Amino acid sequence: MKAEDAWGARWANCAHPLSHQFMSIACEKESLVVLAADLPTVEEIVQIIEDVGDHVCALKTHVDMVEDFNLEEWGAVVDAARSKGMLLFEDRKFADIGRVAKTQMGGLYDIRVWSDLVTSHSVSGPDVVDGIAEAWDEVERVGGVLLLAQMSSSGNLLEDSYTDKTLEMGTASPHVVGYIGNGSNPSELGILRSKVGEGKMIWTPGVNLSSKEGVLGQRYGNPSEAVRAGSDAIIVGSGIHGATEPMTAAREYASASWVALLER
Ligand code: S5P
Repeated sequence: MKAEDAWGARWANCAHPLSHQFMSIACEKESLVVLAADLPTVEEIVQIIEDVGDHVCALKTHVDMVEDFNLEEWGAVVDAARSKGMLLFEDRKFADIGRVAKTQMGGLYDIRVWSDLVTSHSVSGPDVVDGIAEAWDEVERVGGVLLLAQMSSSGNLLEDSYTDKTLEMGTASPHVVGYIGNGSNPSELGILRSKVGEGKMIWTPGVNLSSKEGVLGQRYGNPSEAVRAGSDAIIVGSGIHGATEPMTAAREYASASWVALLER
């Protein structure tokens, strides 16, 4: 299916090149799944990419939880993801001043050289996004930022006024490809979509096909409902890597999300 037909107004209005890349991959794979590969070793991450990569559009990592990380070994993850046609998305949740965020894009993990997307909080103001963008500039790469507009964790402090200011910040920045929204609550998500409009993506964690509640305050909602409420990508961790058959699970999430997009 052609991306403009599947995505409609979103395709026409999202300006950032990474959003088009994501939407094209989604159409090739018939999937809106982003895998949260919260696994402790390089080997396990490479293995899950090989198992489920055909049904997943982007690999979301927390590089600082990888016990045996070094940049050379990490090349295996990058190569595996690229060979499966996935985007690389480091969920770093930057939250510092611009200068520090810029240097944190380098350092031990050198996120700027391999990531296509990163998350950032908006709490420190707009310069955090500019710092991230400057880091990509320096290595002559194009990347996109997803700002946390909502969270899925219970008791989080991202209230409506914070969300609104985050959207203002995102609207003003060409580097912001979209927002993280709360996938566990379709009505909150619908409101977020109406505020965001068509020009930015909303990606949602906090989705699971079976369990209602996760550990340590994580909340879950149904992935199809999240997409129908306006989510453009479902971020799935334990629902896939914790399943007895990750491949089968990935296919189920892919199909649930794709069907919901076409219904939308
Ligand atoms: O509000 C949020 C934002 C994020 S990025 N809630 C989240 O859970 N996440 C991330 O999504 C979190 O860091 C984790 O990697 C993933 C959810 O994993 P799951 O195992 O609960 O599906």
